[in-house]
Amino acid sequence: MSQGRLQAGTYQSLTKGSSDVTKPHSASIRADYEKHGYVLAEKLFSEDEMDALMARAAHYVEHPKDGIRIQIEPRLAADGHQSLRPIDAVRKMEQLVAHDDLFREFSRDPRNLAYFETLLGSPLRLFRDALMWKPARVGSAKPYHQDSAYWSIAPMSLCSVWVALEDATLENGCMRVIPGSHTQGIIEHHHLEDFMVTDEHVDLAREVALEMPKGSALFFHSLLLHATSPNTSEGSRRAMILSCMGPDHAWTGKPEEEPEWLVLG
Ligand SMILES: O=C(O)CCC(=O)C(=O)O
Repeated sequence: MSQGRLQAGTYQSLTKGSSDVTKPHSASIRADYEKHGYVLAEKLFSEDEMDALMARAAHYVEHPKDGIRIQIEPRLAADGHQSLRPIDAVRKMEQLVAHDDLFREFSRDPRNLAYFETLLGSPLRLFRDALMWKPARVGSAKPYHQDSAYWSIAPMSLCSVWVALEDATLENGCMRVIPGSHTQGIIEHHHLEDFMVTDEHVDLAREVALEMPKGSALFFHSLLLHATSPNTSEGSRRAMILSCMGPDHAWTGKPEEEPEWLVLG
């Protein structure tokens, strides 16, 4: 296993000085993404921007709002998480973009759109947002999986951004990926401790653990094998995920179940 910080495929802001995504380095971003299945934009967002998003999310844990879904860490949910404050037991929040102006603005931020448009084209439609909280000490693992196995959308070439709202480290459960694994197609997933692939499909010798400073963004392909470890640290490891469809993507589930997509740009 190696660490992925400051490796090839790590970029500063694509939009620095201009939002013109036809600039020459867009081609190298696309080439890296096609080869590795991800690109890392180091410190794309400021620490203040990350703090504002975390404060807003924390507000909804203390003052729940209709439509914003909050999932408690399963192990704690089983015992009623009596021993912890709600804020120290949250695993995941969903639908913040639909129900909060700050998260909606963030989803449409030109820095996100520049990468998404470079990688997917436009128009872009957002179909998922999730804030992964991974609370201190009790934050659980997410075993190896491919996101496309969860989604009724084709072709299986969607793109998500995983934004580090706090420094993501080996100890608190940073993202782990198998570079290039997006080229091998969909792998069968099983309902084990989670919906996941079995060990023989994960070449751990090629694993890269992506430690990311706060404000950094990982754009990754929906067939990339990825996972996170439990949080064994004394602090949380919050990250925001936005998942997008490009112009060539279509819903393959039951027509009556097709969600309303939020057009981003
Ligand atoms: O942030 C995490 O811990 C894992 C998130 C993830 O892999 C996912 O939601 O697909």
